Amino acid sequence: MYRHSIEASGGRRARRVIDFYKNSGLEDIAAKVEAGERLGSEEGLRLLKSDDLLAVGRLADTVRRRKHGDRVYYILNRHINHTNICVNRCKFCAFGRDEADTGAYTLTLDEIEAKALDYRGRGITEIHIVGGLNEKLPLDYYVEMLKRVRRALPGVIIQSFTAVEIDYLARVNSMTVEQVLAVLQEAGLDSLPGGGAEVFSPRVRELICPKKISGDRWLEVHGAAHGLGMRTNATILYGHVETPEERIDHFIRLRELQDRTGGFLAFIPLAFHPKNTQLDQGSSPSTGYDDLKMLALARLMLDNFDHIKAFWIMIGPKIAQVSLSFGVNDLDGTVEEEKIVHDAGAETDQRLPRDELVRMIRAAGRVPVERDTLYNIIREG
Ligand code: V47
Repeated sequence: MYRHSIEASGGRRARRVIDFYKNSGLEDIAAKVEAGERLGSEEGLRLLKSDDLLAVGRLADTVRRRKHGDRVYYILNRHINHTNICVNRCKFCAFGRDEADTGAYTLTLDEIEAKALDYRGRGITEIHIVGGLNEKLPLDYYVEMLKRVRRALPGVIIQSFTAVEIDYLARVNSMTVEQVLAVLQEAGLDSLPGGGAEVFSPRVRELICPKKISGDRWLEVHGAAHGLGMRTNATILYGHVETPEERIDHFIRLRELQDRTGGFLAFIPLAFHPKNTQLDQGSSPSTGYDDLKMLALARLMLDNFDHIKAFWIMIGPKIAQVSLSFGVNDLDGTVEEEKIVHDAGAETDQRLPRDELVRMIRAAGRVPVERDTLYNIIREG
């Protein structure tokens, strides 16, 4: 099988590459990657459990290079978190509040519009809006928010509301997910971000977010969005109670939906930050080793996703830059304001200027490509 794969991929290059993996115990997987064959769960687990980070990273880099060559994408975007009041109160989240808690807030439509207007003419191409499940906010608040942002920033792509928010709006308004999505789409929603996926395993969800929608439901909402022609993203929140098997299962389930719909644009692994959360036991955030491993694994397992994105806010700009040699082809983004992980102790800045993103990409020997949400190219080089 192994020999067959090498022959199938042909050539000396494949042999040279396989030689690199001789001592890693990953030669058979390397042969499959080289031949462009899909990896199974067992192979994913072996990669995840391997201590040979460089071997895993090089495999992921092979796939990245095949898909994107020297191009690395970045985006000029702005995040807005409209409310932190949330009925779910997930244990991994330091952002959510009860209405009476200190620090609880809900932005008025005027405040959201002002934030959008502040960015008019400054070159951003994406607005990313997510928030808590706030029972005081009617569907009209969301519709009006989209209309105002659309008016304030014509031509800017609105990538907003996680599957969890969409499901909540459907439930409290006695509508189907398709109906909610259609209403929001009409008001200006272009795309859904990848948040709220966490880890699909019911065991993990029971431990870290017992009130949140199931993994099946998260996938259903994204499937529905894809059915309406919306492209969406996907995430995993790693580094808490999940097992390696549950990480791999998460990848496989995303890959299956992507096989059916082709609607996912990018996958973004999110490193858990424990500070101020109910899971905080003095533990530290993920290590750089785990971050790079997860990004590489994502590249290797999600063979039908075009883009693997590093969110530098979570892992720091330096690991994000190094991840460009571990399967990543996209650095998100200028961001401007981030509350969710900063409430959980993130020590990164909240914004990176374009020049800095470009400098990081060039220093990694790659070509910076500014993109919009849908990966249309805005400028190259
Ligand atoms: O849904 C919450 C996660 C997500 C913590 O789609 C935490 O392009 C770490 O989804 N430690 C929001 N993570 C961010 C998100 C995202 C970010 C960038 C790009 C895109 C995209 C999506 O952050 C939440 C949750 O999964 N999160 N709390 C925490 N303590």
